[in-house]
Amino acid sequence: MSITTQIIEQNETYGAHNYHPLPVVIEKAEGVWVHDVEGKKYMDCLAAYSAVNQGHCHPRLLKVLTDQAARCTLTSRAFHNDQLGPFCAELAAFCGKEAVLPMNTGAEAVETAIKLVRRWGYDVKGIGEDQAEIIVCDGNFHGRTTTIVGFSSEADYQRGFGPFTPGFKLVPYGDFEAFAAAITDNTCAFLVEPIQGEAGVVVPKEGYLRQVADLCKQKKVLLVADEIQSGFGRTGRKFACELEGVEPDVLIVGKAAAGGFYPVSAVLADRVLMDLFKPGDHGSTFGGNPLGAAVAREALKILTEEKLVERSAELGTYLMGKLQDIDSPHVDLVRGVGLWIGIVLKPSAGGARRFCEALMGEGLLCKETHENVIRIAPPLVITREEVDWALTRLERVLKMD
Ligand code: IF1
Repeated sequence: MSITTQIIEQNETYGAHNYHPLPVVIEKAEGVWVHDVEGKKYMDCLAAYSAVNQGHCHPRLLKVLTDQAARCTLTSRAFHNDQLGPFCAELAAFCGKEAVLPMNTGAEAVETAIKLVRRWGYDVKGIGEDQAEIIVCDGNFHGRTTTIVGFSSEADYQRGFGPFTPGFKLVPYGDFEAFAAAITDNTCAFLVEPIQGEAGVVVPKEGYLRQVADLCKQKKVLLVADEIQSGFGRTGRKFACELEGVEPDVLIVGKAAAGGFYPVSAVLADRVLMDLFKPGDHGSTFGGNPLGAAVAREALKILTEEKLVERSAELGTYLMGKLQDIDSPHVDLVRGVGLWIGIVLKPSAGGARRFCEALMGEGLLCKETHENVIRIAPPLVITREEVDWALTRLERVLKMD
């Protein structure tokens, strides 16, 4: 029995079956490349759902992680540590916000943002107790907690997990009129992905986010941008909101915040909002720990010093153009921005999974989403030659029968 089969069987026997992974067992990774237990090499075009924008096992992150781990890993927030202050200052400056609330996973940061905007709704906007409403979009993905899946439009994410948290209103994504019509005196916020990831890299029509942001200002509704997946250079900008010149009231970040070495997420806002949280109002055992903060500080420096945002814009445009030139009987359209692309297949193509399996056979790892979309999101350290390497294989597979 091969070691791949052995490990997959162990997972089958002892692991929860909450995923359906491709049959590949990775043991080593660096940059855009991963190696399986059989010694095969693959290009990772998923980048752990955009958590390793800086590339797998970046040496600078490894060094910071090990140095800090040898000094101090966790103090709790009952005391200060020497990494959190500098981390907050550097992340605030990078994001153009005055204050940072550090958490760990994306979902925790989304839950934190929900508490913050509700608190503002009651204490500032004067919404009646327990009446606050948050508008969200069809096709949203903001995490897996019961409150968050409660406002998903995907029945599969909800079945058997109720009852759900009230106070959320779903509107079609990209539909400004529907958003405007959904606002009431009890609306405290609009929680939105500037580009929807799980929905299949769905880019709203130009001007949508700008229009929404302007109406939010007029109607005293907080704009909350979930940039957990779209952030840190993925779209060829620091954050996707920049594509429309939008500055959200609340910015949620995660994933690549610590370059895939440690779960670090955060909610950012200006003081006037963030100071609605008083000591004891919110917290987390690991949120703001010195190990994650140290790694996140270095991850941010790498993004800037290695010009990964610019690279994402340049190579993303190149990749998108080349993909759109491929004459494939299976492709309906190619969409995305920066190094974040969804290849939407025709229903006649027989589903995206078989193409991802064929790409795996060609040495390229990517993930299907929602039946017909192949998601392409390599680490932003990818070189032009590596993009060409990927294109050769993508063209071959997209032309298969
Ligand atoms: C899974 C999806 C991607 C996210 C956005 C919050 C979170 C995520 C925009 C929560 C997380 C991950 C979760 C992972 C697969 C992956 C995913 F397919 F589920 F939807 F990326 F598209 N906001 N997305 O994308 O962050 O709590 O996971 O740190 O749950 O299967 P988290």
